[in-house]
Amino acid sequence: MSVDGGHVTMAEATAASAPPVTAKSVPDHCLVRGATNERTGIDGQPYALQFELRLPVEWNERFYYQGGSGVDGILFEALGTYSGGGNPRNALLDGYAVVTTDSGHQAVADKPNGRFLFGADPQARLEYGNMQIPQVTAAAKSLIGSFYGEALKFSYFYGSSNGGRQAMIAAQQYPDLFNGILASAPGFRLAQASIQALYQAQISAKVAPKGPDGLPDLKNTLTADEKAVVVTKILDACDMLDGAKDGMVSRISACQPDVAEWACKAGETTGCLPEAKADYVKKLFAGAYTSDGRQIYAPWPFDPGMADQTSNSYFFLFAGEASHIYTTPPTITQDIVGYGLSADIDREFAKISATAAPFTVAGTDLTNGESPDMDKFRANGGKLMIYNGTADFAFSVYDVAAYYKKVEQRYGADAARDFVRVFFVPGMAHTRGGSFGTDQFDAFGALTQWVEKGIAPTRMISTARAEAGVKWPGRTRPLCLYPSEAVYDGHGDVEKAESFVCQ
Ligand SMILES: [Ca+2]
Repeated sequence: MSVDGGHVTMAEATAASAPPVTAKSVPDHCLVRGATNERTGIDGQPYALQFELRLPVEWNERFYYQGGSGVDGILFEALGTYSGGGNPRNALLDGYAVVTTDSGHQAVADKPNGRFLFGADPQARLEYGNMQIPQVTAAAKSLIGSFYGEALKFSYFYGSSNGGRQAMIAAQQYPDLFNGILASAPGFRLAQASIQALYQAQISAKVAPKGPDGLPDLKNTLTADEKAVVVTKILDACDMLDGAKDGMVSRISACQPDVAEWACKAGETTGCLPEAKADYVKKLFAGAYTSDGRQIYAPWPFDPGMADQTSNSYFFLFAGEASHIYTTPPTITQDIVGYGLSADIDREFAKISATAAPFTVAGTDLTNGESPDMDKFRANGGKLMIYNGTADFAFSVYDVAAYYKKVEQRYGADAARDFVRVFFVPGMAHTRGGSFGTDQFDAFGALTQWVEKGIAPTRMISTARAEAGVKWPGRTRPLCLYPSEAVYDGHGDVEKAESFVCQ
């Protein structure tokens, strides 16, 4: 059958998974795939906006749009992943009709820049940026209507990272499509974040050891001992700010150590950083600036988990995105590392706001979700929840805080809180995990309670997973409504959330 701008390519009755139930299990459902916007790009490549929709036989009359990840380019399984770490179920199992999309392009195999090559086509950029959301939603909703023959009760969008970016865009640009939106670790200023990643790699390259290929070994910019110094210095300065010496910095807002003091003094050789490394760490946490002093993205919080930020884990991904997708004109190159290490930061930063035919929409405009204007979403009764780990070194909680301030300035603090709520997750890394945190919590459940029952979330309980690398399996903590933070009550069991108050 046809759908808006395309057609269904497959529809298959799919049986429920055998027990035990896991986050990958499925119920009895109809698996549908489709494609719209089939065309040839200006780069001569074939493109289509593909989607996968899974329609459970036992439907809960709700729709769940699962946002993408990385730079998309993969038709993700529409299981309705619950983020937040370690969840044993998914939205499809819980009765939601779930859709995913490849965002209008497929990664090109066998090329170092294959994931990013779609940036050479303006339409592919737009579909990746923001146009996939209304088009895929329209196709999904029309198929849901014809399959079930009854109206949807509630629609949700849940995305992490790049998907979190899409979630923010959904609230700002497509206010009629969703009742509830959950933005996890949202890259809503991904264009700026990608330029900051170039800057970080360049300052890392100045102090990093050389790898076997003669290039700076960015993953080992700090030695294991030096990373341990960073962790110790952060904990010495900030662990007790929340009243509990528990290895977690729950009052991140108050943690502003002077990194210059971490440098070795005369005669000191252990428990400190060589001066060049201390200078590097200070610059790293401060975030990138242009040569005329404008902040490019955001500073990083002093969470002990941020010591691994010195590994530049997101450099290749962000350099590929900056060069191919967000800058205009793009730099199409297979030498992404070379681009990142030699790029002129001022020039590349200017290029994310530039247009030049055939690229008529700037990278920041197609990619970012940084507008505080959600008048229509708010008027519709929409609810937006945002959460971000304080040890996330793809996207900074300080950028989320700066965005939320703009929302408060527009609506006032009370009215803002009535439809946008932010939670920081101490110690959690990008979207999940992190050895200094507690990362299992039910944010989506909290969102549905808010949307459907009017119960606004103020405190979620988060649990540390029982798995290798987690320092305190089973520990619980409250995740507090921003700007409140978890503070120890002074007498309870420090392993338990009930011993902490949000203040
Ligand atoms: Ca603490």
